[in-house]
Amino acid sequence: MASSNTSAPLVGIIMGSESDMPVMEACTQQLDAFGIPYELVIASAHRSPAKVHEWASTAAERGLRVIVAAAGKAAHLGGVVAAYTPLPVVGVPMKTSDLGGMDSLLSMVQMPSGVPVACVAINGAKNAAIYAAQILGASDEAWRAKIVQMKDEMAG
Ligand code: RP5
Repeated sequence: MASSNTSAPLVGIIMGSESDMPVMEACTQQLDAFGIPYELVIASAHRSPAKVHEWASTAAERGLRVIVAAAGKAAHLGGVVAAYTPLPVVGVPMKTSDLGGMDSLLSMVQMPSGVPVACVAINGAKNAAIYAAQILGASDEAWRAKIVQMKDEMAG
């Protein structure tokens, strides 16, 4: 498990495979730009379910406040994590070679009632970081100020 810096992580990033990392670098880069500490783990809902269970069920007590879950194909990871934590989960559906990421998107976004997973666009890793910052910013002025500054810069 990797951490961004010495501060206690607030965002937990979980991804189903190391092959998701190149896309998810847009997420870690944006969190770094905001100065938001995060931890990152590779664990699959299908290949390493016990690891996912352990990580997700202890996430809140470790101090995490929001989770970003990236997965491709039959992308159950966000939903499984959401089943084990009271924290909000933002899913990033990975683009896939076979079905263009529609498989990942639909697996992630079509959660049954009672277990929500917010979902950004296919490969929307940067937006996942921004959304995570917005969740933190809802109750913390310092993080909200980062979003306000970003919006000001976007508007030119
Ligand atoms: C998912 O299967 C991962 O999230 C990844 O997007 C996809 C393919 O994984 P690899 O076969 O490249 O490890 O679990």
